[in-house]
Amino acid sequence: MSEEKANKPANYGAGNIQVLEGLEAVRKRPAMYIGDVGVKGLHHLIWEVVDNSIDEALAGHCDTIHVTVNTDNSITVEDNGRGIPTDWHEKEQKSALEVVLTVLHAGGKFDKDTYKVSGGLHGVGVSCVNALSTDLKATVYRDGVITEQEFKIGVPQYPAKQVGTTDKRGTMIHFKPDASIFTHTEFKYETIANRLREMAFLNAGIRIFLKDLREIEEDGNARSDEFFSEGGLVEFVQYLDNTREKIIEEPIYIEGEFNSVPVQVAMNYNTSYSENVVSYVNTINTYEGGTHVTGFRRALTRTLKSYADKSGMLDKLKIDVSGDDFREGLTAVISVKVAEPQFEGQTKTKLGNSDVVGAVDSAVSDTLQSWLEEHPKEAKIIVGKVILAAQARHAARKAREMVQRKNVLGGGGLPGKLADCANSDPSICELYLVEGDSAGGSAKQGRDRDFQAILPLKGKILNVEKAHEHKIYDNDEIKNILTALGVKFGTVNDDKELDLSNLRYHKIIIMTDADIDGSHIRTLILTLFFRYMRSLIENGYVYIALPPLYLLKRGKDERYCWTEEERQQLTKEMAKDGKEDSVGIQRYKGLGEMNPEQLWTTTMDPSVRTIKQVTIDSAAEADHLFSMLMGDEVAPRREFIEKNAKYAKIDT
Ligand code: 0RA
Repeated sequence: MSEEKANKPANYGAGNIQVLEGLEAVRKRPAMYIGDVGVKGLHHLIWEVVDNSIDEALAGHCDTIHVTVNTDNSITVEDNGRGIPTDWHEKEQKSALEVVLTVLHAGGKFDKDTYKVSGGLHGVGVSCVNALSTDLKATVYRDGVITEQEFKIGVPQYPAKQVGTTDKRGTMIHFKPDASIFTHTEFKYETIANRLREMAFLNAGIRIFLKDLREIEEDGNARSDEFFSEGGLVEFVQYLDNTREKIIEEPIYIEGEFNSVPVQVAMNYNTSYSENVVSYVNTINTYEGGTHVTGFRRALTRTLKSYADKSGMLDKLKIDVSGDDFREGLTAVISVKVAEPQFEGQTKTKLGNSDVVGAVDSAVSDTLQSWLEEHPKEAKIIVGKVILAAQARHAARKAREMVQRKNVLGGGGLPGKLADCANSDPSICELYLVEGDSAGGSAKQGRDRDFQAILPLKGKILNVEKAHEHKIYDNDEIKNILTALGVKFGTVNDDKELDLSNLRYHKIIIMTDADIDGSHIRTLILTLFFRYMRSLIENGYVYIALPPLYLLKRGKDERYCWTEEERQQLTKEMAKDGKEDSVGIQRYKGLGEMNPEQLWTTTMDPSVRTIKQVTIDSAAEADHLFSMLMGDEVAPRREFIEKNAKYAKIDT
């Protein structure tokens, strides 16, 4: 894939840069260029700049990238690439640097015979970031000199000027997003870290440093991480599975190019029951899959099936083996490069190019077939796993059918524990999943029964991460959730979508105690949703309630606090005479300590409450998080809980 790049003239200067459009359009309709003006769009600015550095790296000119979040929520991205050209651009009558930063699509990388191999969803370039920043400063180290230029909302403040000499090479872009454009201006460390980690795996050999100057740790240093992968996708798969038990030692690695589509796949099997296929097109996470995933599945099923048939291992099996069975316990990363990707689907993350099916299919079939022949021992283990999966699927289908016949289809009625709401319009109805019968009782009394339903959950629900599908149909709490919601189970492993047409609530609010147990129960419920009802999350139906942590009292003055900082602040305010010990503090350990009215006014009343919507930033990270939190290994889970005690990677 770097071949195209190599064909470029070595001293590619100002003349090659194509000029397309002005920047006003970007400020007028920012969402058209960066997706949205919320948290996602905000972070997109970083991806845009980093992508340029990655392209330099893929062209063989750069191996290190530094990303810094500054105290004022501005960002600095520095690389050791060739540096943006600074020579005079005759046609535009300005420096190439200014052209790159002010002319849309003037990356010099949009020539017809090549394509942006990295690249954000929109691939709009640094000029777009410039247009959406109140301040941007570019510093270029090139040909022995340092060149600088500053901009405000994309408008140059002076022509590019030389400010010194240097023996460094590279580009440094510093920008501050325009708060009048974005609804959020606070960058999230985890979001940036996840993307940079992913980038490091997808682009082996590039070292990416992240530093957050807003967060100074105990040792006096800023929070930081370094992302580097020598082994690329193989290491990505090992990382995704590091808390699972693998059944073959080394991931299978496949690389090939068909019809000018470079294909890379790494895969392994583990003892779990879920399928985890993560796919990328030009390093963009194709969350909804698409033609490359179809090609992969097709090749996997056909190649393994034919091997299994030949091996004779299926001879005694009385039931049929389906495609799903070849993917139980499979973790795979697929990365393809497509010249003109067509993105479809709800979130435009589904690859549509039909020729990619065949390219991936061919690449995978060829290599996988030889791999199986060369690794008979491992091949046998995989086929054994497939057989177990087929048998379990059979059992699961029977169990599922029984549950659904009884509960959903046969009108077995709603669960006895559910206090349903009066209204039947799902779009305004809310279901609270409440930890414990006592809190459930308070919630039932405190709620607005017109649109709020309460389902108390007894103790911990089954950990679906460690149980096969048929087991979950034996679990009463899970059955109650399913029946209350009115959904029929689809599994992530089926290609079938979860049927949401009878979903009875469009807000499903998880309300648990603000302690470790509560967070565990919340994770159990989220795991169930993530593995078996993911579209509830994708549709934005899942929320987390935020009960207060403290009640401060002084005489008749009563106030609630949600954080420790808030508590300290309010204590000061309430103790006007300075006597803080006159303020009584109640720390809520559980929801049960609140009476119905308190629960309503703090946590359930839509006019004052805050609820957090659960979203998934990155499917790969979410999978990794759930497998870690819910898997067998206690150590990483404990470490995670101690470090965060919150959902760092599931973006809530
Ligand atoms: C245009 C042309 C060339 C490089 C770049 C832009 C470039 C942009 C960015 C943005 C961040 N880091 C960057 N590094 C390079 C080609 C330069 C040449 O051929 O010398």
